This record gives sequence, structure tokens and C-alpha cells, in this order.
Amino acid sequence: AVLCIAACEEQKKEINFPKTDLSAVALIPKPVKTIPTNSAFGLGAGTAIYTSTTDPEFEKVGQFLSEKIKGKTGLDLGVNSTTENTLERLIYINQSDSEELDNPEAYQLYIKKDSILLNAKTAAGAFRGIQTLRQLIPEQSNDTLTDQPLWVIPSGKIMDAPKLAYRSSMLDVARHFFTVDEVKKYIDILAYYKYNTLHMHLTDDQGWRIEIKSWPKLTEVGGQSEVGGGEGGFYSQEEYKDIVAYAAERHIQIVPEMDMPGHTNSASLSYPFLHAAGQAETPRVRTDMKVGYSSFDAQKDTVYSFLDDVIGEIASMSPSPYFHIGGDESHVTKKSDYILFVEKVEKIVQKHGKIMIGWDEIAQAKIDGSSIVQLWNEPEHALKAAENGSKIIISPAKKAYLDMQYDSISEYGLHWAAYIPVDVGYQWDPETYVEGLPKENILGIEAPLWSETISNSAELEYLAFPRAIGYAELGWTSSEQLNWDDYKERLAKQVPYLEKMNVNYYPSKLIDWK
Ligand code: TNX
Repeated sequence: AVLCIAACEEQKKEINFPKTDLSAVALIPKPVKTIPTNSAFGLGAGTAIYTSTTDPEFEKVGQFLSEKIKGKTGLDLGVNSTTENTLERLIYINQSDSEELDNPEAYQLYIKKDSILLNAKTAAGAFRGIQTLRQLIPEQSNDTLTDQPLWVIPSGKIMDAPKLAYRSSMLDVARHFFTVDEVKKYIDILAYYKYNTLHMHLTDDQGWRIEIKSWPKLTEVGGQSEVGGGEGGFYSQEEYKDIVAYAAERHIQIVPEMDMPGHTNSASLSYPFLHAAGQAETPRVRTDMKVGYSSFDAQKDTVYSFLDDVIGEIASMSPSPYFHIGGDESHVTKKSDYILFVEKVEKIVQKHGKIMIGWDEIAQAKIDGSSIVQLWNEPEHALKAAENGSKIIISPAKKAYLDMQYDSISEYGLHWAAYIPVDVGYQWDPETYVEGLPKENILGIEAPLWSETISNSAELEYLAFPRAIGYAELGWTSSEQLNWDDYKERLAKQVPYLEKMNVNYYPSKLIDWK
């Protein structure tokens, strides 16, 4: 029952689009392959979105696209709904089993005069493709082509898939607490640039941020402080699940981190039996920025039964296969205790069905080849772990830390590892950063944002943007295609999006912002 009434007949007439160039659109991350065909698709009131019915998740991707199109253009496009005049120009999101779509996040976009076809094997792939489509929609409509405004999308093909499987940013919600809405806003922007992971640093010396029902003092006591003396805060389990679900709708996994055996002052303050007396500093409310003075007692069985409860509760709320145990800077834990601790905690994490991730120091222990090591400081640790079969997440402080200042006069941030101007943050390769590390061992890239010096969205965004946009490209786009001069032009053109999202990005002088 496809009716074509007057408005539709009108749209069917040949439209004389201006010549377009799909390869000239400022896409970030840059797709693997773009083939322009110089014509266009006119997105307008007569466009309808249809999705494959084989996987219900595809319809959600269609709904997401519809919402975003509404936000950008004001057009209210139905998804899988038949109304008389909307069947002329279609955006079809199709579940395809094509072998070219082997990567779970791969997609193909075919943009023609009368249709846009998005092929993906998985809803995640379709979702990544939707981000490309969002970026292809111009800010301004052309109001002279037909009797209705059309947003002119250049025609052609895009074949795309990520280089690295794990493309992550970390947010430290422990040094300063960030509200659920602040976290969601960050997730929104990460999704737009095709990140698939947000690692949440949920616990540290200055605060404990996740409700644990079996050990309520963790938040009642440990959640009430933060760096600088503010009131802290924590996520109830309902709030944490809400963040997890919000991220999942954007095909982003939340990787929870409970940092231990060091960085545990807030936990030991809540439950003093955890504290390694005689090694670590006596727990008290800490609002300073020091590191390396706290430790759990690795010798006590009660510590491990506590961890069994806590890891169990967090794991049961976290659909991601990963659980991050921290493991960094345990400077007052005896080395033998540290090793014992990591090995025992790995078993607990596995018992709760998760794969352990830890900062690179965990490679000093005999960890399982299935566990993952996150390089932040010591390349030797990454090499050692890789030899034992582990996959590595690349996040060197000198290149990828979002909390490093841009330069000596930039606001917020630290500079113990480096100053990281926007070009330096972009001009390195996660696949070759650690000399001798085989590519097969590289799981992905992460850009961590530690929050000693930031406490709200505006400050977070000042450090994260624009650099996090560059790390998105380093994780997605093949190394041969990475080029600063080309990238910085595309970066400049992100301004309308960043302004629309009210992102307080750092206006680096290295970029000719449009
Ligand atoms: C080192 S990097 C830390 C964090 C700090 C950060 C500040 C790492 C694994 N540990 O505890 O917040 O430096 O840049």
C-alpha cells in the first residue's frame, strides 16, 4: 500500500544537485575507502528510515539516527512506519552477511540519488556507520532545489572498518566526582567519533564512587570526599546501570576499574581491616594529589572475601567482558605481596566471568595469557606480558594522557609525563609505539583522563577536546592514512558539532578553526 501523493510526485522529479565530492567531507575518523560519484542524496521531509527486521537492535540504530537527524535538521523522519508521502527517498539500514563485513564494527555506505543503503553485519557496525552518516549531513539545507529544504549528502560509497578493536577513553571519577549527566555527555561525544569503550576509574585514594550493597560504608564513608575538599559523591547501583545502558545504546562498553592494592585509601578508611598496617600510611580523608602511599593487606583472607563480594557486585552490573583491577603505583606494597595479590585477584575476576585488565605493573606477576595489560609507563612490562600471550592496550602517558597540559600556559592538567600539544597527541602510532611489540598483541588504544585538576564538564572538555578526537582516528584509521595536515583541516570543521554540543574545547592555535 505505497501511495505517492502530490508531494511525493513532486520529489520524484529529477533534482539538479550541484556537483559533490564525498571524499572532501571532513569525516573523523577517516574511513578506509571513499569513492565519490559526484551526485547527491537529498535528505528532506520525504525521507524515510527503514531497518532490517532480522535483528531488533537494527531498529534501535534507526531510531537513534532519526533522533539525531531531528536534532540537526528539525526533520522528523519515521522509522519503519509507512506514511503516504514518505516512501520516496529511503535510508535503509540493512543486516548483511557479506564477507566484506567480517569485522564486527565494519559497515558499507552506498549513497545514491534516491537511497542510502547502510550495510552491516552487526548493530554495532550499523551504529558506527550512522556516525559517518551524521557527519555527512551538512549544517545548512539547500532551499532552492525543490519546494522543500533538502540537506544535500554527497553520493558515493564508503567501505569502512576499524584498525583496532578496543578504542577507549578513561574518565577518573574518583579524584573528582562527575554526575551521571556529565558522564553521559562525554559518552555522546565519544560515540560520535566511534569510540567503543569508556573505562571508568571508580575508586582511588580520594574517593569511592560505586555503591556496593554488601559493604555500604565504601560509599557512606569513602564516597564523601574528593581532591580539593569538595563533597565527592557516588553512583547508586541504579545510576551505574543507567550509565551502562546509556553507553550500550551507543555500542560503547563500560569497563569498570577498582584500583588496587594501592590507590585504596578511601576503601581502607571505610573498612580499616583492609589496610596494610606497617606498610601503608594510616587511612584518613585525603583531598591532596599524592599517589603511592596506600595499600590493601595482601596477606589477609578477609581482604579476598571482601574483594569477592565487591568484584562480584560490580561484575554483575557490567555486561562488558572486562574488569580492570588497577594495579598501578602500589609503591608501599611489598613486591612479593603485590605479586601474590594480583595473582589472587585475577582468579576472583575470572570466577566472576570476567577478563582481568590491569595497568602495566601487573605484568610483574604471573598472569594468565588471557589477561590484558594496559601500557601507561613501562614498555618492558608490555613486552613481557605479550610474550606470555597477553593483549596490550596502548595508553602511554607521554602521548595519550588527556590530563597532560597542552603547553606550559594552558589551564588545567598536569605535566609530569609531558606537555601534549594537539599535533603531538596525533603524530604517533599505537601500533609501533612499543618497539618489538607484535601487532597481533595490540588490543587497542586508550586515552585516560585523570581528574586531579578538573571537576566539571567544562574543565573535562577543555582537556579532552580536541585531543580525544585525534585518538579516535589513531584507533580507527589505518596508519598509512594518518596525516596531520589533512587531519587538522578536518578537525577545524568539527566546530559546528562541538558548538552544538556546547563542548568547551581548547582552541589550540595549531588549528585554523573555522
Ligand atoms: C599516574 S597513570 C597515575 C594516576 C594519576 C596520573 C596523573 C596511572 C596508572 N596512575 O594515579 O592520576 O598519573 O597524571
